[in-house]
Amino acid sequence: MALKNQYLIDLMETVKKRNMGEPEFIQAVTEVLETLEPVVEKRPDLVEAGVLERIVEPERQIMFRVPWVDDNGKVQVNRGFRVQFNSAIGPYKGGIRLHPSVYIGIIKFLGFEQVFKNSLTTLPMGGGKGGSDFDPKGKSDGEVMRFCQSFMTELSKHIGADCDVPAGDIGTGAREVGYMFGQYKRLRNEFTGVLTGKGLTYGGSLARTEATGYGLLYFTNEMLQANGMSLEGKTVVVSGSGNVAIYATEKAMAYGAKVVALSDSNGYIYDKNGIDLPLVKQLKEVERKRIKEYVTVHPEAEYHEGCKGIWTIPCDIALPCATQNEIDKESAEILVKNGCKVVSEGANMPSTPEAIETYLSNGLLYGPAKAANAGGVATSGLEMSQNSERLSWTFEEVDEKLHNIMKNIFKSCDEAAKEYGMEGNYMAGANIAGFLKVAEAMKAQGCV
Ligand code: NDP
Ligand code: 2IT
Repeated sequence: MALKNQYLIDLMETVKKRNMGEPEFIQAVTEVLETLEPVVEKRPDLVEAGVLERIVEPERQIMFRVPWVDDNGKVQVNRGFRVQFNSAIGPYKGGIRLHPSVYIGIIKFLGFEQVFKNSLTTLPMGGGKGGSDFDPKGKSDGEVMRFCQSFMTELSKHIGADCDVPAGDIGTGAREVGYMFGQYKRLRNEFTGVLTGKGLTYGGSLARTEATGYGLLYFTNEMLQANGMSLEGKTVVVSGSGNVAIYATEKAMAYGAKVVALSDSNGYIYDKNGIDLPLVKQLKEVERKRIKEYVTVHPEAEYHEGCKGIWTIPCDIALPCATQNEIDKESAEILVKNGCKVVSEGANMPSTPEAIETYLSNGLLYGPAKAANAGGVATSGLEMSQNSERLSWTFEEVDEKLHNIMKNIFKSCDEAAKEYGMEGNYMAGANIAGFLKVAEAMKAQGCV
């Protein structure tokens, strides 16, 4: 899809010039602007208010040095980021990614996506994202703690329960959130809901751990049902083997599907009998081991080096839950050739633009990340509510709210796509529905 509207073409040119060397950010903005063409034509008032020029520019970008001392007594230096993208509808909200590939362009693309995603949840949350090029892999608990404390020493000056509320993402799980929360509390001498994804003993919400994966399946189930299909008996491939992948697998199985593959950045496992999930949880959540260890317990399963090959496994449904651009055109074509009917995204921006075109032109059902994986941040929003009222809800209460939110997100995407003449294109629906709420708020608040 190429832009046709001259105003949007000019805006995209400005974005490209201003963000040179940040291809992921440009990719994320391009996708959104392309689907907003009918909105721009129908809503000249939003163009007049300069909403689009403002929405593609982060409100604030913070970059800082993160010095820490490793186990050998040597000083290490990483770079920390927090991009406060948009606060039109609530405090900035979004995770912290710890991965060596992190640079400002990654954090900006994630922050931009988060603005629309958070809007779709119906909860009052603006968009933000943070992270560092620190790699927690292979580090001791002590090293991870010293890094997290140093990271939070600077970050604490910029966040707060009513200002900006970080959470987990790649490389940031319960352990890291715990260390960051502890340091924030020590620096500020206040116990607030400044982070979500906290442990259950200090303000975390039940079902937050499960929420992104469960939410992905709730969304996918709605999308399938609306198109006369179901998860029952389907063969599913899930990429990644982290937080999102594990709980996507769990809920897919609960719906009666068979998950046959998982991966990490080194390779993938294929177990045609169906994945042994308790083993994966033990290996990944408890022992922090690599996915290839799976075959030492299940020698009948296969392990293959390289993560891309996972998309050559025949499946009905593909759930990419690892990282950005993990499905390219070639992999998308193989999925289609092997009879895949559904791609629904647990990871953020896991499909390249060419892969998305391949899904849409071949009539696959496509659940875009900012709608399909919004269950994580939605449940973070529920954690914030519980923290504010100093109460905690049961697992069932939170899960039920999450389920309803995901149903509503699907409905919003479906309806917006229909209203703007793109029925069945849930990517367009998600972008339009997510955008409109933020845009109305920005217009109402004037030029800020
Ligand atoms: P985890 O750190 O728990 O797991 C990440 C998984 O993805 C690991 O298996 C990891 O393998 C793999 N992975 C990471 N980077 C790469 C890479 N460059 N190439 C191949 N594989 C890679 O993170 P999450 O499960 O939390 O996050 C997964 C995705 O879901 C991300 O895109 C994240 O932004 C998104 N997401 C997460 C939410 C959450 O609540 N956690 C909410 C919404 C979206 P390895 O161990 O080898 O690095
Ligand atoms: O990409 C995401 O939505 C997340 N990593 C979760 C963010 C959050 O604030 O829970």
